[in-house]
Amino acid sequence: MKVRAALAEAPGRPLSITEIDLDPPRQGEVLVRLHATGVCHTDQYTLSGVDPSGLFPTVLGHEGGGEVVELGPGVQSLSVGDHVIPLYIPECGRCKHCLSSETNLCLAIRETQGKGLMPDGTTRIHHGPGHTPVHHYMGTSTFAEYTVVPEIALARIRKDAPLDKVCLIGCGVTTGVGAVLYTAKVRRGATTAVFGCGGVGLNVVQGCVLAGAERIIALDRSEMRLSLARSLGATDTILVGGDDPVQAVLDLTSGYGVDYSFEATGNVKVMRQALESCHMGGGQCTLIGVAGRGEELSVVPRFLITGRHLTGSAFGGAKSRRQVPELVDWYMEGKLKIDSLCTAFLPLQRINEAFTLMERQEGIRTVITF
Ligand code: AHE
Ligand code: ZN
Repeated sequence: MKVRAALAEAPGRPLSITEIDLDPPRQGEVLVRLHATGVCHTDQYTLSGVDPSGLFPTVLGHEGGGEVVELGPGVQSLSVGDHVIPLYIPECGRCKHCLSSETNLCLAIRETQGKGLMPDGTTRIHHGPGHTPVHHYMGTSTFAEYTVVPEIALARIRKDAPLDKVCLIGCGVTTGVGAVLYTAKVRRGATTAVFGCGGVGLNVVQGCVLAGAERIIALDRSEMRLSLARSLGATDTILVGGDDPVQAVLDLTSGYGVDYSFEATGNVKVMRQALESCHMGGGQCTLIGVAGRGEELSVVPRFLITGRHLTGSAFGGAKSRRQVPELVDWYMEGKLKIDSLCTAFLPLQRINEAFTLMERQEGIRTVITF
């Protein structure tokens, strides 16, 4: 079928709004009509050309919400009409990682997904008179009116949830909230510090509220973001500028450091600051941000031998098919706030403006509606 999509033809170039050819779903696959998709920094990271695993041409997008319109052979867990969120970390429920309580990094289709292909090693997307194969992106490719996704990479959600808001649970919300609840497992009454208050960091703040943290120290370069962080429950804010942010966190915690710190900027210098802001003898730093190509984290070993823990979190450590619907419920119950994170809505035709807003660091998330 012919589908309107934002095609990333080559790195560093604006997306082209064009028609692509989308093949029907094959064994274990599902055709989804997108209602909305967020535009995440990782889409920009890949489009810029610095993502070592970036493949072109491709249809980017991994924060979608939509509706099942056709089932491929063998699909049993979904029906036509179901509302779904595509998952860049699927949950087959059977592999070693799905069976482990320690990780969400499902192994079932990891290899083909990394190559921009469906599990059978082929692509459903083609373009142009030459029928050029187009890569899938993160297994989701949500910058299109329709996408084909493996069944194990779709979370079924309740139908009364607004897809132009809960689509953010497809990345930013779960990545932030989950890092607190599922990866770090923050204790009630804990002190926490959140480095970076963008689309992920603000959700770390919300996660800390849900965990019952007593202190939530939010750090960012922008007063606008800090004010949003306060509205979501940050108890203290630090405007990062000239002064040493580590010292600022220590000053707020009687020189001791926090129980849990989170890094949500992707800057390796900030990762080190997040580690140094937690206390010796059990403080835990969780890295979330995606670092640039070839970047390495440098750490003074003394910070580790004195008992700080350094870990990381992908998609918040969430068991995606089971926990994404729960997060949707929390939003509907008013426990999770998403509306204030959606700072612009645009039609697909204007998706390049979403990238411009991100470059200018204006707003938090732009949502594309179809
Ligand atoms: N392709 C990049 C790495 C990208 C990356 O780390 N992705 C995150 C999700 S970013 C969402 O906005 C992730 O969860 N990855 C999990 C995984 O299995 O890689 C690169 O540097 O190669
Ligand atoms: Zn993302």
